[in-house]
Amino acid sequence: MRTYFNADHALHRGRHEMFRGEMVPCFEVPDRVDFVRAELERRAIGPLEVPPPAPLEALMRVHSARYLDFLAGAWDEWVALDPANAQRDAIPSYWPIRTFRSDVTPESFHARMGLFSFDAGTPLTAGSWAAARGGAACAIAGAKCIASGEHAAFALSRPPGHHAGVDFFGGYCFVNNAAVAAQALIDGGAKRVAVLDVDYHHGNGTQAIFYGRGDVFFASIHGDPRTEYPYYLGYADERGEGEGLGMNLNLPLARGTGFVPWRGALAHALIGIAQFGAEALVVSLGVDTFEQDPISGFRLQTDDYRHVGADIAAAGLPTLFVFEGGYAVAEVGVNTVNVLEGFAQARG
Ligand code: Q9C
Ligand code: ZN
Repeated sequence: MRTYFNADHALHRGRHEMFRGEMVPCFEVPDRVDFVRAELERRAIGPLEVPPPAPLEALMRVHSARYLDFLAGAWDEWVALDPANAQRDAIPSYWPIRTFRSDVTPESFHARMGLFSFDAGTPLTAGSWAAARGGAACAIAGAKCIASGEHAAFALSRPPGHHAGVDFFGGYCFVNNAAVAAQALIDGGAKRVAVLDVDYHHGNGTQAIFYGRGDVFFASIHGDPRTEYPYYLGYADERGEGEGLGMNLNLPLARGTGFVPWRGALAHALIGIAQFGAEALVVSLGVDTFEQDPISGFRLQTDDYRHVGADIAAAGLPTLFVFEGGYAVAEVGVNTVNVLEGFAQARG
């Protein structure tokens, strides 16, 4: 299996995130991807390739122009406010929630930070935009790879993507790589594409991007939003709307869930994907379902991840894995590559 690697990932390097009243060191660190890369090389999973830059038009298929313009210029605007800002991450403090207007783009940089985001845990840094664009490039190259007949490919990048919506960042995500990939598959001629999100957190951005569409099915297994981030989306009664009615499948599970019931939910999701008649599958592959993950609550163990890969392989679809969360940094490589190896051994 070929890996498309984002050589610019470490340009995004957040210092601190707001966590319950304090600034704490970021959980989403460059080491995460470096551990995965080292494990891929150790086990000879396949070649690693740095893709060409992504055309902005491909990002604009799932994100709004005003949002991408903002991201592209945000760091320079932040530093222009105060040269000392070059040493600080930009973090939003104000949000236009219910009864405020979000149709008007304010002049104030701080106001736009909040307009285009949903939490204070996602610092924007000097290289965030470059790193996020590099992730989209991996997603597009991976989509092309599986469209051309390969069984599988892996987009290895950070920052992750599944929390980013049409016009907002949050949850450590800026550009929705899985959505860019699914859209690239559709634009390449696929009639029906499925996104399977196995990250611990609900993929609110991906769900929202495709919620009204009949050509992209979204299935997600995640911590119950009653208690787990991102809290305000991911309930089982969210089934899609309009042409997308029935094309959204949320499988929330209680904090503390172990592999046996989790695997049952995976089987349920794969049945939905088969019934939909997907021609290709994009997997939002977060390994923050791991029992030792510092910010999550499921109890998957290292060996379980091989079964995850094998179960996904049994769907028999061309599959692009897109790296998302996973914060037990030292174990992220082994757990991720176990999924890929489990897939490859089952599918060949
Ligand atoms: N500081 C992904 O896994 N914060 N995003 C939770 C811990 C947000 C996770 C509290 C977690 C976002 C891609
Ligand atoms: Zn996550």
